[in-house]
Amino acid sequence: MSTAARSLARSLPRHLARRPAPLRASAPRPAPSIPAHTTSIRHGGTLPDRSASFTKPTEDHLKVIRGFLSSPTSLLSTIDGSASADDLAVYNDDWMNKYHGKGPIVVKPKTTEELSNVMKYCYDNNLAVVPQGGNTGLVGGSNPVHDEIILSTSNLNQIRSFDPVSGVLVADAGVILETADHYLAEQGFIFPLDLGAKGSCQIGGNVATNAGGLRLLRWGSLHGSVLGLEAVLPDGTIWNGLSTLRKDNTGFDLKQLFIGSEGTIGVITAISILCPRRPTAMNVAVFSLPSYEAVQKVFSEAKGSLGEILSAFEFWDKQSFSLVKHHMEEHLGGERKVFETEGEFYCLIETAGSNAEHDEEKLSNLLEHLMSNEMVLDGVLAQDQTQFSSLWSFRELLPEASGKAGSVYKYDLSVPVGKMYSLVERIRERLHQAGLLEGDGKKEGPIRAVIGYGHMGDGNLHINIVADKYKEEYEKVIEPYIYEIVAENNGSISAEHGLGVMKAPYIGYSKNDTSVEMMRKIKQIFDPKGLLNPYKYIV
Ligand code: FAD
Ligand code: 2HG
Ligand code: ZN
Repeated sequence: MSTAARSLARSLPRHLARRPAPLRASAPRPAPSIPAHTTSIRHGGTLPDRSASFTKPTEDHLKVIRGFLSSPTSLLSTIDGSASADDLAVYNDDWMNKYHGKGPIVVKPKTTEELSNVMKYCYDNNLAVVPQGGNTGLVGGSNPVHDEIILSTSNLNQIRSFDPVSGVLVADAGVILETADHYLAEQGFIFPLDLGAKGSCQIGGNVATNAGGLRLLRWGSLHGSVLGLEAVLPDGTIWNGLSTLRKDNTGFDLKQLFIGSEGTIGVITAISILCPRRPTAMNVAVFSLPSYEAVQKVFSEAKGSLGEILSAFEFWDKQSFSLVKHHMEEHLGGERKVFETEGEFYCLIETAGSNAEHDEEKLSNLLEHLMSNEMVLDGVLAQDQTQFSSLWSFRELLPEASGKAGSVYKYDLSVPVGKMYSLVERIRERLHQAGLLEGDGKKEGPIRAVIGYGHMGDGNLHINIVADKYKEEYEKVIEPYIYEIVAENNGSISAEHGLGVMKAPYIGYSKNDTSVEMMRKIKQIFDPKGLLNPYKYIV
């Protein structure tokens, strides 16, 4: 936090910064027993054996695949010595350093046609393939499990067209999200998705995971904004569904099947997407609050008072705040004192509109209302772009901060907003019961912290359990218990990160047998040999 923002906190009217109200004790709950896991479910961290139906990639395969590519640098392999195992580590290891594939070949086609030829050859020769975008996925979906060929879209990186009248962008799948957004900013438009991984993730990967991000509240889901797709099917067929029409009711809306399909039915090579005008006035404020109930009240007030200009409502708990402040102090230097009065919870409210005066008036009215009704303990309002970014960084840096603190078990859940935080409390209780968590966590303990944060506006909770290492014993305490309590609340075990290899065994906690069977049939139609992203999603 910059000094300027700090002094802003101090400049808030003194009477508005209050002592934290004592936390209401949560209702007593029977101590959870830790039942032995009795079903034959595969744990997310225990990976399936290699399927004998896939061919092992050899030097002969390599030679043929090279022949489809216009550039020698589009293929890297340990088999022919064109790359070392270290060179391939960035493709084989995931962002969390939790999943480690053994893929000996990375192919990076430069055109859809090249990619199609590679896919056709792999299909004809029973070679399994894992599509990879920016490799920022958090469920072990983008890395090989065994020796699958890694098909990277990073060389498909051209903007194809932009229509400033309709706001429709057509671009290759491998364009980095931030690059697409910068391009749009120059035209006065915005990409209708934003997330902490924007500097590395690719728009094809975003569509393949149906990423939600920080402003879904405002821009909606990609299921609404994506207008068309181009994809290469497992047998190499190029499907041109790259429509730019907003309305088209001729038959099944096939693109919807690919949105969130996590590379299991085809490789997305291009997308067309409807982009809104870039808001010209943006504001952000962060508050400290005494309780989760207070966060809910403020959310409701913010929706009521801000209406159409509300663009994000994020929250995090005090354990998250302490972790991120520690991370910033260690890596960026300087003490992070933001609030006169710290809270049990924090929330970030962002507005985005086209009339600065109007938006500021609305936001000031809300702030005054929240302060004078003692709904918040303290607040900080960004005064310029630097403060805007630094306030956001307390939220955006949470995944990185927890990752730096240890090995993180990440859960990404949808439950009714009122129940959301009770899940964090139940997981803490369970870890206490198992003797793994002391207090809020100890730096040298097995579980160092359990933090809860997320996209309040979307009913999406992130739980990060920071451990000293990834260990089956810890995972068995957490899973499937965490999915059971989500199911108890009729929630979803994946709000936005997807299933990947991590949650594939647990889909039944969120989808009934008929739904899973229909999904299996769809997979069978597109990929009868099961070659595309095997061992994941639906197993
Ligand atoms: P990858 O990680 O490479 O791949 C993800 C999955 O999609 C894999 O199954 C892969 O096989 C498949 N895939 C990738 N590209 C294609 C393609 N072209 N065609 C077919 N399949 C493909 N997610 C959110 O939803 N909201 C967030 O707020 C959010 N914040 C994040 C913050 C950080 C710091 C990090 C590290 C991750 C975050 N994520 C978030 C998760 C991740 O960034 C998103 O899921 C992102 O959309 C993945 O894009 P990618 O290009 O990195 O895909
Ligand atoms: C976010 O909202 C992302 O920051 C990542 O979805 C969440 O790392 C996580 O658990
Ligand atoms: Zn998220």
